[in-house]
Amino acid sequence: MTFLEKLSSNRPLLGTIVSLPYPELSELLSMAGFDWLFIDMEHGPISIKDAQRLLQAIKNDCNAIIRVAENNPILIKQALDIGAQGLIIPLVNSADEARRAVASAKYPPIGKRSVGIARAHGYGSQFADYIQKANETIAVIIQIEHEEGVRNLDEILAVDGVDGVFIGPYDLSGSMNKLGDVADPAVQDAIRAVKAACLQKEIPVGLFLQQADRIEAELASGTRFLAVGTDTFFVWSGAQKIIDAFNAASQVR
Ligand code: 3PY
Ligand code: MG
Repeated sequence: MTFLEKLSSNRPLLGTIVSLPYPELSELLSMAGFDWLFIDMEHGPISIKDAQRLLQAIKNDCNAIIRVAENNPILIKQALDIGAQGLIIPLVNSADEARRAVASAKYPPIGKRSVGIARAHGYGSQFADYIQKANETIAVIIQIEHEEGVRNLDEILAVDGVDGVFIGPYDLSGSMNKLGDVADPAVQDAIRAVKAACLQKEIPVGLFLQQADRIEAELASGTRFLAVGTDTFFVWSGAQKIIDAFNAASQVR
C-alpha cells in the first residue's frame, strides 16, 4: 500500500524519524513494524545518495517519506526521483509556499517537476507507468511549524494538492519565543487550532512526539499520523536504561 492509500484509510499511522545515514537503521525499523519512516534530510547528515540507500533497505509494507531540507524544487525532485512515496516540506507559512511545494512535486500539467530517469522509474524500466501515476500516488505533506503558518492556515489548507499537514512543535515553539517548550499553553493552543482546522477540512494531520507517553492523547484528538522518537533517541534512551540499572545495582552492593 502506498503512504497516500494508508493516509486515506481510517487507521492511524505510526512512523519514526531516521536521522542517520545507515541503511541498517531503515531496514531494522521497517522490520520492527513502523507504518512509515520519516527520512530526515532537513537536519543531520543524510545526503541524497544516503537517502537512496536508506530507501533500498526498507522491508515489509513500510513507506519512505522524505523531509527535504527546504521548500526547493531541486531537492524535491531529487527526493522523488530516488523513490520517496511522499514528501514532508518544512516551514510552509503561506498559500504561495504551499502552491510552490505542490508544483515542485507534481509533473506537468499540474506542476513543474522535471522528468528524469532514476530509481523511482525502475531506472527506466517502469518509466511510462511511473510518470502516469506519480501525480496521484505521491503524498505532499506540508509542515505547519511557525506562527505565521498558523495565522495563514485557512488559505494554506485551501491549496489543491496538499495531502496532509505535519505539525512541527519544536519550530512552532521557537517562532512563539518559547523555544523547546512545546508544552507551553500558547504553543499547545496553536497546535490545537491547526488540528481543529485540518479535522474540519478532513485533511490528515500528523505530529512529531519525542516520546510514547502522549500517543493515546494524540490519537484521541484526531491526529492521523505520528512520528514518534528518532533513531538516535532509541539508542540513547536504551543505553540510558542500562546505565541506570547498572548504577542502581552497583549502589546496592
Ligand atoms: C519540529 O518540531 O519543528 C519538527 O519539525 C518535528 O519534526
Ligand atoms: Mg521543524
